[in-house]
Amino acid sequence: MRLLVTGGAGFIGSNFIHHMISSYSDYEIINLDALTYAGNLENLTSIQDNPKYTFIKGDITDRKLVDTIFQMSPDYVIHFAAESHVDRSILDPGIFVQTNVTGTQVLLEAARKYNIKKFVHVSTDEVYGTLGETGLFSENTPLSPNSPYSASKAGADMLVRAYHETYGINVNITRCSNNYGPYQFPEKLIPLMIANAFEEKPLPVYGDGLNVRDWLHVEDHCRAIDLVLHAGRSGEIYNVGGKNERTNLQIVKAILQELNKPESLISFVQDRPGHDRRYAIDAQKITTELSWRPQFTFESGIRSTINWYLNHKDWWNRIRSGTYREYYMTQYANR
Ligand code: NAD
Ligand code: TDX
Repeated sequence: MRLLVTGGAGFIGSNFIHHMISSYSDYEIINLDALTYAGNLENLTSIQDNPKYTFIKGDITDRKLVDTIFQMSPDYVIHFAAESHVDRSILDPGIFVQTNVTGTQVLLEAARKYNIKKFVHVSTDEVYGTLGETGLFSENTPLSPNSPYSASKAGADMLVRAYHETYGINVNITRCSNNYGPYQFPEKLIPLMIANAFEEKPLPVYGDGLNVRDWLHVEDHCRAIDLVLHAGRSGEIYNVGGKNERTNLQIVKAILQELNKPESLISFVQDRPGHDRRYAIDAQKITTELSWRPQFTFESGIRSTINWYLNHKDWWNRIRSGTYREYYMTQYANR
């Protein structure tokens, strides 16, 4: 079995590659990643010499390159590559449309041409928009994205659907809630707050800090994608979430407590424009159809994640100082 993973040098993609390599010794994995600011080959150092693993530096919007890669006959595509940060999408939406919408269409076109067995598109709960105080997102909730990021992901989801309906491609879409865990780029809430708290820098909380996210450990997300890849019904969407709703303030206070740092580090800053108030996932479909169960509780997951960041200070220090990019460009040139 040969898998093409896009965006495998990012947070979830690299965790997914580790999961698949350790779970299926006979699978081959091709990782196509452009190594944007968010891509980091250091996430994959332990498997870089594994003969079953191949890294290709390239852009998913590059039609010629993508066509050449599909000539390597991957059986399955698991599509993670994306611009993923909401705040960046507010500053500069164009690249989000380019990568998330056009890039997905380029991959779908190649999947159609080369008769790929299945295309798994990794999407997000943010395509559903925002919830009030009650209710959950189900797979039937109408799409109502509020940020350029979520709009671009919704656009990609619609293309995946259209390629299934029009050309009969075997696809699945997963829509997961907020992930946390090892290798998450420290621009996102949890790793940013861990790093700032550790360095006793202010912890910037947007607005009143009462926005709610539904948190899932990245390894539980990877297990869900693995199940969908192998057992998901053609054309189906699967929501993924672990019933871990927390306000941002609860998250920040939990991190400060774990690190034994004062709450005076919390700094309320201007709210994010169009800030979604609450996300919460109904994961009944994947739970009943594919027997998916999260293995982490939020408490065990956040503790192990904080420990991971404390044990990998060099990893995030290099990112925060920017030197990792220089190093990995050299690494790549030598390969
Ligand atoms: P990330 O930003 O950490 O990683 C994205 C990866 O994609 C990087 O390695 C980057 O180099 C690569 N990439 C970006 N543009 C590319 C291009 N044009 N060509 C090739 N590679 C490119 O993101 P993440 O948090 O790991 O998210 C992965 C996927 O999961 C995304 O599609 C995201 O929308 C989705 N998702 C994320 C979360 C979350 O909480 N992080 C939750 C649900 C869904
Ligand atoms: O400094 C901060 N202060 C703050 O209060 C940051 C970075 C975030 N926040 C708030 C905004 C959100 O309410 O914390 C919450 C989480 O923010 P992010 O980590 O930026 O995640 P979010 O916007 O919820 O989106 C994430 O989950 C869904 C991922 O980045 C997306 O890729 C995924 O699709």
